[in-house]
Amino acid sequence: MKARSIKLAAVVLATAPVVAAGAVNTVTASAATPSHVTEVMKILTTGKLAGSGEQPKFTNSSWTVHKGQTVTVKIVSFDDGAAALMGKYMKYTKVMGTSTGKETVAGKPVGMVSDINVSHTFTVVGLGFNMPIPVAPTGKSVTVVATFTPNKVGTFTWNCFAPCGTGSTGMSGAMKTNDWMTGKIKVVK
Ligand SMILES: [Cu+2]
Repeated sequence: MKARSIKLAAVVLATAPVVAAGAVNTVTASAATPSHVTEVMKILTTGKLAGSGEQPKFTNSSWTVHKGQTVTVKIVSFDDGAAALMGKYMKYTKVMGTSTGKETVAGKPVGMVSDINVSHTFTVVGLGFNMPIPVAPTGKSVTVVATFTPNKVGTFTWNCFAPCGTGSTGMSGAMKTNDWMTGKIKVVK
């Protein structure tokens, strides 16, 4: 009995370093894909975009998730300015593609944000997913949370459709700059 357990311990010791050296990536990507992940993004207004000056910017603007995984998107916005939705973008006042049909704004479930109270949107057209982000209280932040499950593999561009950028339509500057008001969501198997 004694000898056997010593042998087992030796085997565990011998294999353990191999697993550890096998890289954290291998474990997270295949064997142990978590069923639920949270992506936290912030909207900051302190960024200086070359050629455009101060512009609002998403942090953690590109990320990778798995098809079928439950993904919680948490957006903390420090932007207290409105960029009212207009024209064909008016539909993005509505929350779309979330597991409950709603998002929470400061903990309260809502199905939409009124157009004049929109500051930004986080919209992944290719996944039918939209989170309108309301104006933050002056000097404070607002936290908006929604959950969805990506159902197809691919690389999807997300956009903000509130005219928060530069130019006569507000659609230039940060709006057209990757990792500012647009970025990529990768959905892998
Ligand atoms: Cu924006």
